[in-house]
Amino acid sequence: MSLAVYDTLILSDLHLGSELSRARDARHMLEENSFRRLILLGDIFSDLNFRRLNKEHWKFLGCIRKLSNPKREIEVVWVEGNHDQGLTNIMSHLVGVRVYQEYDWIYEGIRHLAIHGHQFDRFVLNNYLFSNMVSALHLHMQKMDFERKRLSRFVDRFNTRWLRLSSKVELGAMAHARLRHADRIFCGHTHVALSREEEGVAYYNTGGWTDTCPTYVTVDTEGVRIHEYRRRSDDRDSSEERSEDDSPFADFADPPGLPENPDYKSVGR
Ligand SMILES: [Mn+2]
Repeated sequence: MSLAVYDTLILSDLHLGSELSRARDARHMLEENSFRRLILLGDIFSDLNFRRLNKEHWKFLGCIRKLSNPKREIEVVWVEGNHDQGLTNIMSHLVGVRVYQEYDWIYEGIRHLAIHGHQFDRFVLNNYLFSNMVSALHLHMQKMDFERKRLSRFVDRFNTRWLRLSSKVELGAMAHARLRHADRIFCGHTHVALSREEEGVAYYNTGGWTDTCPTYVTVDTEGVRIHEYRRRSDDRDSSEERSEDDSPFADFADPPGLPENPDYKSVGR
């Protein structure tokens, strides 16, 4: 357990349901840190087909449910992303977390605002289906990355250069922060962690948890920091099935068998 107690810890773009989701690492990261507020900044789910969630994905949700227990006095906030739109009711029932479109708070007199960021991605808004296809393709390419690094890099360039997603979200977020009189604005969506400051407004992107280099952001008296998660040396992928029944986060290890609801099968339509 880390000695630091952060005011806020923010992570985004875990894409539960995708094979690339680093759900186990994300859960361990949450267990290793202390914080008074946790913001899940969108696209925690890849889509709303719960049959795609594996044991580790359910364990992450169990961890969130534990953290949101009022006794812990941690404010857990879910900000909707484009991949997990429509979760408001299901998430509040399943893990007891409130869902917001955007969430703002004041810490040490500084106005903070968290919003997923797809709102500033005109490509997503105008070409919803195609954009989701590109996003799915990108995840697929990352998976194939082990064998074909070049192809993945091409898709990375496609995403970052041709779509210029990262800078578009940054520009939109900066403008939105000014409109909302926020001093600091936090977004996800791009899967690229970064920080920028411009005329008194600070922009942070929390990155994501589908890549080789998962990131999260913390806020405390020393300011805002982007962390790269480093896996514990004793923690290996191959031990995935080892028994963790003694873990306080063992809830949801087995899917509770949610009733099938066709409305939650996919997003973007
Ligand atoms: Mn997104």
